[in-house]
Amino acid sequence: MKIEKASLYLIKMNLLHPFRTSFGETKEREMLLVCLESEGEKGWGECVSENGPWYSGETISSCTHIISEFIIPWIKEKELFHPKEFKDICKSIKGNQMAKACVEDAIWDLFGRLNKKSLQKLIGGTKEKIPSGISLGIQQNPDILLDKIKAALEKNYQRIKIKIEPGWDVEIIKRIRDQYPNLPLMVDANSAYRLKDKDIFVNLDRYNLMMIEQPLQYFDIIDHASLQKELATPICLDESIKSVDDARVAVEIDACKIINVKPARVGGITETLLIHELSELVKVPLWCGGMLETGIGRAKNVAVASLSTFSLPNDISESARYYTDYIIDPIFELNDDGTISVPQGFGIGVDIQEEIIKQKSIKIM
Ligand code: OSB
Ligand code: MG
Repeated sequence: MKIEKASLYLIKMNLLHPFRTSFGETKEREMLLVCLESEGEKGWGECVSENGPWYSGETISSCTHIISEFIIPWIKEKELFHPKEFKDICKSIKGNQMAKACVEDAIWDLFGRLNKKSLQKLIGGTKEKIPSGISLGIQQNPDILLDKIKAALEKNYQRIKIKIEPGWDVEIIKRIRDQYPNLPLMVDANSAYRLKDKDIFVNLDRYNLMMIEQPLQYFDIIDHASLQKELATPICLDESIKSVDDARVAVEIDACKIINVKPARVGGITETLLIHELSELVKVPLWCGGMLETGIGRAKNVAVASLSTFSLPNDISESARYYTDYIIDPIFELNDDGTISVPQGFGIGVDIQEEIIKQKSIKIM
């Protein structure tokens, strides 16, 4: 497979409701889309970086730079026999996982379409349906949050994740637990605390949470190990795990008992498969996180979440949770049992609405 043409689009989508985490509020989502062409087929990838370096150090501008100046020219020079060769081509680029991941995603999609195989089959995913959880942002008041939980449970989402930050943590969880003592519930702090805030987590430990996601800073793997020693609730790492090597360190020092894998955060599907192998070996369960993806990234995540080690509900909601505009067909819908079915078509398994993408985006390259 020789990449004959590469295009980059920047698309802007309004979110149905603002999504607030401890690091900021998102009202509209700009997404960089990559399209690669070979032998009459196209493969698509979606870059999850945001406008600013709040979740990770990458931004849409940094990704545009890395992709257009380095990654695309490098892959165009090579003949690729398998998507796993991409990592080696890019090995001299340090960091920049999200930039690498979206181009690698497009290569996997293209490879699947050319070889008439679904992404799920290519990576060895085994589940036909994946369990779906919902992530609820920080709200103006607890009553609004409780209404959102009620609506999510009526749709049969299999677990509820609440974003927390200082001032929106123990009291909120207590209110939820008073009303829903047995709800599968977890919290995500997006690095809003430091080890000195330990008492907040010791308090949260009483509420039978499934896990506490990324309580401390991304560089605080060692402090997560100290915190985990004090808690019965499992710690789940998100921002701290940027590669299989980070995952190895975290597991080795007991910094977490669960890992949220976002393929884009670790540099792509190939690196995700290494974490999947590690998980089989060390028995640390995984689940797939989200970055408010539109349809292209969501489709890739669904295939990844069908791997056997992804055994907990994922942050993969139905398409209509965030957007009213769709760039794929069919869109993802929630089954009555709170699952999402894994597409069986070639590549990421959904049709790309190119006309809509062209109308709604700026072509960068
Ligand atoms: O930490 O998991 C996170 C969204 C943007 C940035 C970081 C995170 C999130 C979410 C939403 O929690 C997950 C989703 O539904 O896409
Ligand atoms: Mg998170």
